[in-house]
Amino acid sequence: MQIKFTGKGLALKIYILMSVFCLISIVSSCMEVEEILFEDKNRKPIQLILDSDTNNELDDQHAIAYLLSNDKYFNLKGITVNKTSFGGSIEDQAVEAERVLLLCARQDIAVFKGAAGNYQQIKEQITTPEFDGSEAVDFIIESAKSSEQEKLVILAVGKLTNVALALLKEPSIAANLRIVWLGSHYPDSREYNLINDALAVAAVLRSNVEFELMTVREGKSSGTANVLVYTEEIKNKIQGNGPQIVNPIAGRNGKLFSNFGDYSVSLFDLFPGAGSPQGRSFFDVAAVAILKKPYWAEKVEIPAPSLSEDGKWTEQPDNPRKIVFWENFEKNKIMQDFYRSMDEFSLQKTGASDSRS
Ligand SMILES: [Ca+2]
Repeated sequence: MQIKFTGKGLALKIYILMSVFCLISIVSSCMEVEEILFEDKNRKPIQLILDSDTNNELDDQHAIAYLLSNDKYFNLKGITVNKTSFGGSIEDQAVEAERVLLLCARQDIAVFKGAAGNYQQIKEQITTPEFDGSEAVDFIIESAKSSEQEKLVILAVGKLTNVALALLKEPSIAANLRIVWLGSHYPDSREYNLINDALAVAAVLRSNVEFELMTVREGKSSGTANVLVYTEEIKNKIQGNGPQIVNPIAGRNGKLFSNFGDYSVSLFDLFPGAGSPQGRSFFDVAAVAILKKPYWAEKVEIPAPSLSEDGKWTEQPDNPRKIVFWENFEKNKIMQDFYRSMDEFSLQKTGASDSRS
């Protein structure tokens, strides 16, 4: 049987073809569709302090660059650093944070030295003018006090000591803060950030501050550990990216760098990761991504559990205090956005740099 298209049939055929074309376009730009569906067009940049063990390995540095390449979403007011088991002294942590800020042409953002020791060791000195971590703790307190109009976000991607000490020294700041912490394998025990100061986490859980927990979960698909970045991909995609700075800066290996992209590649040479293809988890970058696009993970409100000194959780189902727990991170969307941000960061800032030279 032969089908003839009349004028009406032809119109229907064109309509179907156009619909299919539109559908393909929509699927290929699902990120833009998500933005249309979920984005608040009146959203203002998040007022933010990053609390980081920047010199630990390499994800903190990339989290800083990712934050700075998204100034439409974030107003980074300062970086407070803390010392965890790896990454040297508190000075080393501060130097690495300052290095990344300089490589991103943001010398206007200050770095504040925080705790080298832990909450238990420092808490008795909290009433003295200067104690281990007081520079960072006082910056958090002052920033929180001046954030009465909207809550100041502390994105903590190391141990929680600085945050716990700030809440101990000035409990009234809890009302002005939203703490987002990357750490723990919750509900499983231990994890690097947690075990570096479990009693600091326990103290924050006992306070009344707004608290969100983004889980790590090594070896499982539901944590930030599953947000993998591959060494080869980094070399191909972000080498040379970032603002081109006039005076090169020495990296951790002494070699000079003029942009963050090249420094990123050198960090991956230092910490090449494991597996085939070779890669690492981008824990701290995932935390920034979820602050930017909360619909790239799943969240649930839970009664705040308690935590022991050796990093074990105890559920408290009747606890009226609630915290937010994040899991199941959209790793492909996060990595796609990271690379896109770094690419646009480069174009935007290179243009600015060229016009000055
Ligand atoms: Ca970290």
